[in-house]
Amino acid sequence: MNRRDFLKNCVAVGAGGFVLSNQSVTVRVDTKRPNIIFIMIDDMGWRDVGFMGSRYYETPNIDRLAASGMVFTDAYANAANCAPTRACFLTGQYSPRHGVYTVGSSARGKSADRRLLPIENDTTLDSHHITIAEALKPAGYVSASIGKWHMGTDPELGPIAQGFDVNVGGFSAGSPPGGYFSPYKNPELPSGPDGEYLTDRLTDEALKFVETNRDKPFFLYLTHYAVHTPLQAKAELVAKYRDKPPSNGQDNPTYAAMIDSVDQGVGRLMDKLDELELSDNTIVFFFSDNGGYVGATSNQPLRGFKGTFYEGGIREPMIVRWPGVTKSGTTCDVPVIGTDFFPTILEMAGAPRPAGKTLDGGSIVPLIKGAKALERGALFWHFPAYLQGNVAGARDSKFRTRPVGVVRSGEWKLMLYFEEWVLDGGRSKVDTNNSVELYNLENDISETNNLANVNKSKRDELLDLLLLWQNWIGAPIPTERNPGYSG
Ligand SMILES: [Ca+2]
Repeated sequence: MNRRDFLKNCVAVGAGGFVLSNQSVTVRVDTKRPNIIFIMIDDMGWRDVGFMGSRYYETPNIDRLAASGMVFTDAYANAANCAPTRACFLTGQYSPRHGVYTVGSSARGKSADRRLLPIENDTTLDSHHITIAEALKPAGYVSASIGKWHMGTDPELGPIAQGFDVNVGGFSAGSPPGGYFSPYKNPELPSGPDGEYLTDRLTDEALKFVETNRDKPFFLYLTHYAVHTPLQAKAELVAKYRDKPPSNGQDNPTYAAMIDSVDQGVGRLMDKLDELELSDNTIVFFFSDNGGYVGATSNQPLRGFKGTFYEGGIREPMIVRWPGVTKSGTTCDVPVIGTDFFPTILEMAGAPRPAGKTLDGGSIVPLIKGAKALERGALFWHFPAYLQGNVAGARDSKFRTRPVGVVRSGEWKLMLYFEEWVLDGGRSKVDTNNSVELYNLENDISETNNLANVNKSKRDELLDLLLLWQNWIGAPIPTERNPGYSG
């Protein structure tokens, strides 16, 4: 009897095991915990996949995954750039608890343009944090981080140091050091034959891990370097898009080809699960760490790009496929955020929450099972840093974002810009100091209409909520004037 037939002959008797129903002798066997695969794409925008409406990029395999699971339309990264989103995912905690707010220095851009001294940033995740891999260990999971890590380097701060059993290609770097073609110049990934493509290789490594660990519950964090810059793709795939008409501002054949390789990898991974008869007991997540990058793609109708806290910088394509639980072809528009994955995965795995550890997110298992709401409050972001760059949709032409705090509650989103708040009179001047922006995402997904002075009661309600949260979690607000400012 193979595993599938065996399960067909079983009657569930709770989380502890199964009882064979068609035999006179009752035999208890341990329930197999589900395998969990979390596919994290780098810099993939909300509309960079077919199932989210792209008519330029071709992602048949990812679309099939979406059609066989649940799509979340209002899924958010915890930040508008790479490292903080990853730190929040790995710890299940908001940035003020681990200090990873941004990538590199928090004082990016010209000093003369910065009114405040930003809060210092941690560029690595301290090893005392309990990661999702560590939290899954007591439940018997073997885990792998395959691809980009960006949180430090082994043996002190890489994936192995943080509880993963396998690390392929993950260290401090936020982009592939040698580019996308072998030789990779990656200390955690032996180069393949010259010209081998990194996304294909990471897929190969993922297949190997799944095959090797087919008999144990496994957690695979497949964290592609794609589709982050440098934009480099396989020539035959670039050719496929070269003459394709642009659509909705998406027009870069090389970027399209990078997405295509990711898509092929997802297809090969799903095929491997089928081949090993693991599909029915494997949960697959698909997500990205921040919004699409300016110059590579378009996030229309969302405002802004990677680096801004408008929707284009933080809203992500997201799929959960949990065979037997998610209904095929369903959609959920309840706002969810990267810190929700930690408690969600623990619940799916039947793993206990680590004692004494605060989790800022909530399990989204009820949504996956069809609930229409979560019993939890608003979502929050805290970015006490500067990110330089002139991108369409940003608040000004010098910074993708200046220090900002953000809250989303229901259909409403409020942004509190700390320069004006701290230096221009705070709450007493809130009607005139331009510190607050308020948007109704239900009616205005493109964030074109700032309602801060139109709906003052909603503004004040969300402002109170954000200030309360900042105070409760101990979010450091930059308050010191920058002596180098020349404005
Ligand atoms: Ca990223």
